[in-house]
Parts: sequence; structure tokens; C-alpha cells
Amino acid sequence: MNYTHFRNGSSCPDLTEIPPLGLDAAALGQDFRHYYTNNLGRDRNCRLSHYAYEALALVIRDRLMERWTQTRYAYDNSGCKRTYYLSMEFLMGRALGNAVLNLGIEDELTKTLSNICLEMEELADMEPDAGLGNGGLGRLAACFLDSCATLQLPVQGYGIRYEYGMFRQHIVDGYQVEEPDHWLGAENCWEVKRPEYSQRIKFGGHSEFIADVTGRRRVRWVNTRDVLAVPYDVPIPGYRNGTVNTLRLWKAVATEEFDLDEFNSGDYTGSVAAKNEAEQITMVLYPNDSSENGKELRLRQQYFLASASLQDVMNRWLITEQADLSQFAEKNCFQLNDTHPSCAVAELMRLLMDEQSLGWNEAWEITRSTMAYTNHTLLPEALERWPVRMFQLLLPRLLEIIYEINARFLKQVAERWPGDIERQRRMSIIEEGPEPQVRMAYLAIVGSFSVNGVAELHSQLLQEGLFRDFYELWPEKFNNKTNGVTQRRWLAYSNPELSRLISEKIGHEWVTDLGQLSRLRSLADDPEFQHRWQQVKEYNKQRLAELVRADCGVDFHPQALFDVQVKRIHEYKRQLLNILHVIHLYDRIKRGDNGASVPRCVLFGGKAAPGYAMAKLIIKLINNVATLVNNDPAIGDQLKVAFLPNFRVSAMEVICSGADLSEQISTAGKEASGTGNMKFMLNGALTIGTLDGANIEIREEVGEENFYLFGLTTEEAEKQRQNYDPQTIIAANDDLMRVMQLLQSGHFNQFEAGIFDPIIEAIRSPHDPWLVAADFASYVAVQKQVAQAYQDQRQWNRMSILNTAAGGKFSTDRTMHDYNEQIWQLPQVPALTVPRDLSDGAAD
Ligand code: 26W
Repeated sequence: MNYTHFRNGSSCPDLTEIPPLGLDAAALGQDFRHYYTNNLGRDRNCRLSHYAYEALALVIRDRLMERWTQTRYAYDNSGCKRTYYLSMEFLMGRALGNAVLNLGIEDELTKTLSNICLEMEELADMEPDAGLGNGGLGRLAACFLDSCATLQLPVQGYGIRYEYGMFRQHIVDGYQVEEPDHWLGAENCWEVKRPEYSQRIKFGGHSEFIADVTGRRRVRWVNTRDVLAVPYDVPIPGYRNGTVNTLRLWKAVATEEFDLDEFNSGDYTGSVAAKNEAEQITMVLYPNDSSENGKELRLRQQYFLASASLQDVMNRWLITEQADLSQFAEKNCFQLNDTHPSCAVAELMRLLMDEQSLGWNEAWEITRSTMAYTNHTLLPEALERWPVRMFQLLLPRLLEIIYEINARFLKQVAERWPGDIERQRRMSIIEEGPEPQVRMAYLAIVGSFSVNGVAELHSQLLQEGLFRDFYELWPEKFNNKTNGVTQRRWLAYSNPELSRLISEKIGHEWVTDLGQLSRLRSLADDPEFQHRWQQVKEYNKQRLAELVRADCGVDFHPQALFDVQVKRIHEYKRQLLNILHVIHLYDRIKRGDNGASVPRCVLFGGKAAPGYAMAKLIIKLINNVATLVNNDPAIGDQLKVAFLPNFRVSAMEVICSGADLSEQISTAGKEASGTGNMKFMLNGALTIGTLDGANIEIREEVGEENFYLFGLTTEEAEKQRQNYDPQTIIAANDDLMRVMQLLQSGHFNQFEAGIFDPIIEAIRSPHDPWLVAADFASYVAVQKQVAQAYQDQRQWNRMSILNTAAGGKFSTDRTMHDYNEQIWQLPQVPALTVPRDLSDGAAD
């Protein structure tokens, strides 16, 4: 790329000063025709929805562009503090419908489209999901960005532009089969490449110690194999406020040296291989959400993200502040989404010392006051550790810095607890042993001014357990920020029928002030309102039933109770407990004992990490049970079971509107927060759940009488594990005994002998950490209450309304407000010029 500037003196016109584009049906229609014909080159013989989608996306993108530029100008002019949200995952889903909603042009656009015989829903369905995340942590990042843009906070996301996102899941013979998700195969109009902001990332090589002109010791990281990071910017529109924030995603590209090498060495294939290796870095998202298997490529990805993002921020700072770093810490904050980007701690030290010539103390002061770390998991196997050996080869300069951070830190520990060697060993950033490891969480804690968990219980457990020593040392660093979801996507966009009904009764302020939903409380007993509430739910259940019919070939009847568990498949989330309950229901119906029950459709969905055998086997069990149950005439419509393949953001939009019952049944103390639980609640589903993660706060908000609680508490579970005896529990419970007998008899695997043995053994094992057998009885008992309650539709509607009404706390607007008040302290910065026709209510 040639970086020559064009002449731009003070008398030259500002090329970005253009009249705002129209948001009315006529302007939208004209632009649509322009793109369809002149830009995409299609004619009347082409009837492919795909091109209509592309043309429409370009029309919408133009409207975002002008606001985007104005937002950048506003932030630049204000010289305000900014936060950078560093995350290896952003699970954005689709952009079109969200942009249309946030621009407030749904009604005008509907007019435009109907004039040309097109339908919004059909076109929106053409867009592939941007599946650049595994699950909760990635989707949370996406919701955060939406809320920051809506609150007009100067927050920018930094992530990786994976060529392949989360794999597509097929079910073949009941088994999960993974297929690569080449989501960038088609044109992606929701990104703007900005090669002029490319960064150079170093790998390998070694440190060289030199004395600079002042005689001070300086370090140079030399002989490296560099990779270019090229940014692609994605617009993040706020809700009808003229603000469009930025998500900057990095793509790895080989440097020009690779091409030169090719010429000079004559080793053509070798040099192509090297080029490939460089570009591998951003090829694929790691599909694991709990166990880190120490893959070198993953560490490369992590450093690549951290280094590119920090250099980008630093470069802009040096240009705008004439190389003065004295205000850097006051004006910049990096929020680390789990430990994945935590190389940033050492990388910022490197940039400040090696590139900007600061001394250790100055550099450390800046680093320690700009980094903030969020923990998202209590599972020990999910805590990232990297072999020192691997660090040494890949990032030798960073390892030196980490050793120095650790040495100074351990000195502090020794001063605070003199002679407590054991504690120093426990707290060391370097874990000693045959294969020494870098503990990334400890690096993140030591290098940050804030450490937060994602729900009250989770934050408390971090302080008492995992990070106890650190909490004792620095109690003031620790805080809680309960998660949320954006009501724009998870209610206004995904559930238009319910949104309309709600707005009709309480106005539409809830879209930016979710607490307003509490005004629905007074309507909970109104029979007329209950009736309309139920009609909306039925309509949404129809929609969900169509999805299940199309993707699973199973018939769900909207009169039945829709009982839904969708999330990653993991033993701690206990899909197994749910399917055991299904088997129990099946067994009861078969035995003619179905008195107090109600027709039930049980829906499962979620991906298993490709290497997680037990999770994959649980999927197989669910599918085998489903096949048997759904094809048994004696069961009929009493019970239906389906596993929806390829659970993703766009599927959740349909699922959460159509659910009656939300399954949040993790072993207490294991789910950090959960956010699916919030999406369901907001859409009027009742929760059956344990006292885990944010379930506790959901129950607090909605009241215990409107929440189906079961199971051991965290402390009880802890105690139970000390002398856990599932065999006795099974023997003492007829229902569970029969379920186990059915499983053991091979009833669900008639021609696949023994395949479920590992599951049977896990349930019977005294070492089952998830305590499935222990919670079975109370789960079944509470499911009975659910079935009974569902028979009284008025009661049920009432509880459903009260759930939505109590959802106010679980908006990411609140979460972001809390982060901002207690961690970031950013000003709200309105966009420079709000285009004339963008006032809220324009769409009414
Ligand atoms: C293998 C590396 C790895 C380890 C952990 C990848 C991803 C993770 C994440 C921490 C897993 C995750 O998504 N955690 C979820 O984060 C959500 C948002 O805070 C919470 O609501 C969920 O409870 C938590 O499981």
C-alpha cells in the first residue's frame, strides 16, 4: 500500500462534509435500486434474495457510515478518556436487523420493501451469523458494545477477524459432526479494511541489551519473525442517538519480507509455507470454552491481539499528544475479557520501556493503572496456563518482563507475610514443577487495578476461593459487575410482537431504560392483558415450532409446555440431568402414571467442544432418547424431545421468545453468571434453576414464588462431595432407579451396545463432581410443580408477566453504567451532529 497523502491545506474542503442521507421510504428505495443495479450489476432476470440482501445491506451501511464519521470526530474533538475492550471473542450474530432497529427506520423500510415486493425477514435471513465466539463470554462482549454505543460511551472493541468462526454443527445418526464456518466466503459489507493502521507483531528472536545515548540500559527484541496485523473496522450503532462506535478486528498477513525471501533464497515452497504460517494466526476460532490445551497457535493469537491493539492505541496517542505519555494512564483503560488478552500486561510494559524509553517504575505505574481484568469462570481447567518453555520460544522478551514483574511482586508478598514461603509459592505468577507454567490469571491480577466477577455469587467465590490470597493482599481491587443482555437485540428486535404489546401499555422508554418494565407489574392480574400476553407467546411458540419442524423434523404443538435448555454442552451445565428427567417422564407415561402431568416439548441445543468426548456422548443420548420418545405412539403428544442443530445467535432470537420454561440447572458454584437465563426471563419464560450464578439475582428480583428453585446450594454441594454415594441415592429413589435401569438395559441404544456406559458410570461415580444423582429428586419434584402450575394458564401468564417485569436489572445498559462508574470513569460524548431525521420516535 502506498501511503502518500493528498494535499489538504486549510482552504481545502472537508471531503466528509456531505448532506445526510434520507431515512424515508423514497430515499431508501432509490438507494436500493442504485446498489442493486449500478453497484451489484444485477438485472430483472436475477431473483436471488442474496443480492437483494446485499443491496439492502449497502443502503443501511451508508446510513451508518455518516454517523460513524461524526462519532469519531466527536471523540477526537473532546479529547476524552477512552476504554478498549480486549476480547478474543465477539459473538455478534447478524448486523442488518439490529442496524435497522437502532436507526429507527423499520417502518419506512417495510414500506420500501413492500413497494418492490420484498420482505425484511426473508432478506435478513440471508445474512450469515458472525460467529466469532464460543458462547457466553463472546456474546456478552457483543451486548456490551451495543450498550456502550447506546450510552454514548467512548469504548472501542478490539478482537480477531477469524476467517473461520465457530464451527457449524450437524447431527448425523445422533452424533455431532463439525463443519468449518467459512463465514467470510461471501462479501461482508459490515467491515471496512483500514490497512493504513496496520501494525507489526514480533515473534521469536531474542533480546539484545544495549546502552542508549544517555548510557541507560535498553533492550531490543531482535531477529524476530514478524507478522502484520491489518485492521478491519465494524460499525456498532447506538440506539437512535447518532452514535456509531467501532469494533476493530485484526487479520494476520505476512510481511513483505516473505515475498522478498522468496525471490532471494529461491526456496519457493519454503517461503510460501512461511507465509502460510503467518496468516494461520487468524484463520480459526478455537472452539473450546473450558479446557485450554496449551496449543501454541492459541498463544500466538492472544499475543497478536494484545500487541496489535496496544500498538494501535499507543500510536494514536503519540501522534495526538506529541509523544507525551504523562496523561496516558488518565486517558486510557484496557478491559481484559478474561485472561485471553492478558499478555497485554507485559506487552504494555515492553512498549513503554523498550520503545518509549520509560524506566520500570514509570512504566509499571502506567500499566497497573490502565489494566482491568474480568474473570468469567471458576472451573480450574479453564484457567489459562502457558508452558514457560513455549513462552520462551515465542515471546522471549515478554517472558523476561513477566519474570521481573513476578520477582517484584513476590518481594511485596514477602514483605506482607514474612517467611511465608508456601504463600509465595502459591501466589507466584510462575508455577514451578517439571513443566513450569505462566499463570495468566495471576499476571492479570497483579497487573490490573480492578478485578471483577460477573455475578454476586461468582465474585464472592473468587474472593473466598480461587483468588483468596490476592483478595487478602488487595481487597480494594476486587469488585462485582453482574452481567446483562441488551434489550435491543433480545427483546425489541427478536420479539417484535411482545415489544409492541409492552410499548402499547407502558410506552417505549424501556428500550433504553429497562427498569421501566416494572410498570408491567400492575397489569399482571389484568385478565385482558394476560390474554394478549398469552396470544403473543402462542404466536412465538408457533414460530419456534416451525424452526424445530424444519431443522429437526419434530412436531411441537404450541399448546404444550415448551421446556428449553440451550447453551454450550458441558457436564457442569447438566444437560444430563434434564434428559434423565425426560426419561423419567417417558417411563411414567409408559406406565400409565401421568395424572398431574401436562404435554411437554423439551428442546435442547448447543455445541460440544470437538475434543470433549463426554459432552458429545450426551448429545448422542439426547438424540437417541428423542428418536424413541417421538416415535412411540403410546407417548403421542404427551412428550416431544428435540435437539436443535447448530445453536447460534440467530437461532436464540427465535428460541427465547418462544420458551415457557428456561432450564438453568448447573451444579451450584459452577456457572459464573449465565446470560441465556436473562434472555429467557426478559421474554417471559419462567426459570427452573439452581442457586448458581445470576439465577440467584434473577430470583431475588422476581420473587421466590415466581421462580422454580431446586438443588443443593454451593456449600451443600461442597459438603456432599466429601462423602458422595450416588449408589445409595439411586437405590433409595424408585424413579431414578427405573431411569438407570432403562439406561442400563440398552433401551436407548438397541443396536449400539454399550455406547452410553461412560454416562452410566459417571452418574454412579462417587467422584462425579456435578452431583447429578444428588439433585435428581428435587429436580423431578420441582418439575412436577411446574407441570401443575402450567395447567392454570392464568396463573402461569401472571408469573410470566412478572418475570418480564422484573428483568430491568439485567440490561447491559446497567452493567455498562456500573463498569463506567466504578472502573472506567468515561464521560458520555454525544455524536457531533445528529442527522435531522433521527430523533427518537421517528419510527413511530
Ligand atoms: C479454553 C479457553 C477458554 C476458557 C474459558 C475459553 C473460553 C472461556 C470462557 C471463560 C467461557 C465462558 O464463556 N464463560 C461464560 O462467561 C459468561 C459471561 O460472563 C458467563 O455468563 C458464563 O456463566 C460463563 O460460563
